[in-house]
Amino acid sequence: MLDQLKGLRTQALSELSEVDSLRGLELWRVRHLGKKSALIQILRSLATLPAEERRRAGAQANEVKTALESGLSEKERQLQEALLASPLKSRQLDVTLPGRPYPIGGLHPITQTINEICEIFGNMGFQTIEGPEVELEYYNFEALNIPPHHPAREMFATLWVETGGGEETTLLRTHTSPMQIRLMERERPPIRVIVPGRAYRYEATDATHESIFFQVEGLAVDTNITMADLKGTLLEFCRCLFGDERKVRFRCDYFPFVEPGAEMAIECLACAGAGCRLCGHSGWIEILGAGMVHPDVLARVGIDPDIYSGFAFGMGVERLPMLRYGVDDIRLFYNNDLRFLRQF
Ligand code: YSA
Repeated sequence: MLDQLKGLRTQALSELSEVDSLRGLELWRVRHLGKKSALIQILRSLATLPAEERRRAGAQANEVKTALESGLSEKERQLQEALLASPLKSRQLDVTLPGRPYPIGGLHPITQTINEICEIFGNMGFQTIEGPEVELEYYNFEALNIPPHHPAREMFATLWVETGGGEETTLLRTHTSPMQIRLMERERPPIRVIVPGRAYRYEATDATHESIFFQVEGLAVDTNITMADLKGTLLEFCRCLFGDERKVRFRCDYFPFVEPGAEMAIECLACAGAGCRLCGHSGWIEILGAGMVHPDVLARVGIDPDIYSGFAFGMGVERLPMLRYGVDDIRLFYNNDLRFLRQF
């Protein structure tokens, strides 16, 4: 039996040295260490041997088993290592190469401008809110003292939204002013808010007009609010955005929902006020309409105009970066030309 064990050992280890795959190794294990293998059969038959012979054969059989098991685990380790190394070798992976940088996106210049506007007014105590772009005719016009057939409707070339019969007439808001009404209906003074958002107008585009553009509405309602507060707030805003030196023009204008009304313009950067195509040869570009909230507008939302007063303004957003950086056509912001947009 001792000779048989010796033969088994030599045979198994020599076969093991030929094994070159994990699958082959498993077959080898079953053949030499499996339940039906000669070695295991010998171990089982030991009990039938006389004591002395059992002791010697047992020691020898266990030694063969241990040798085969450690040969098995060593071979398994070698095969696993080779398996891992081969694709790495064939792919020639250089882990020291620097990674490829992904291009990083940025905020659109109009978004950047809106953020800046919100920050400047935020520092003056104004809260930012938003409102619906699809609006009821009532909020866009009637509640702002612009009933049907009022000539001021012509200032706001309107895109109407078709609704089924019986429903309230709906439109794409032509300005952000309807949010003045929505807010005053639900809040009581003191109020200080700004409302950035899109406005829509059914009109041809040119260097300073788009049919979809952004406005920021401002509204402050409290006791003792005066025209001086409006002027001071807007001048401070322009100073923050354009610096101390830039010339600003403030003059009378008419909007049915304010009394008195005003408009503000900034000196054209393209011609330094001399007059050019961009500013319509006036030297100025209008950035906003404003005024003291009309007492009828306050009364309509249940705010007593004998106690409270307010100012409001609506500014065009695109014209601000145009005036700041000398962009000579508003449409450049929406052409999606990354060479232009990346400059901001
Ligand atoms: C007036 C008084 C208030 O108490 C409150 C708000 C207002 C402004 C009013 N709602 C309004 O929309 N006036 S406006 O028609 O003169 O537009 C205001 C600003 O929006 C303009 O000064 C201009 O900067 C910008 N704007 C108007 N139409 C535009 C435009 N920007 C780009 N494209 C257009 N088509």
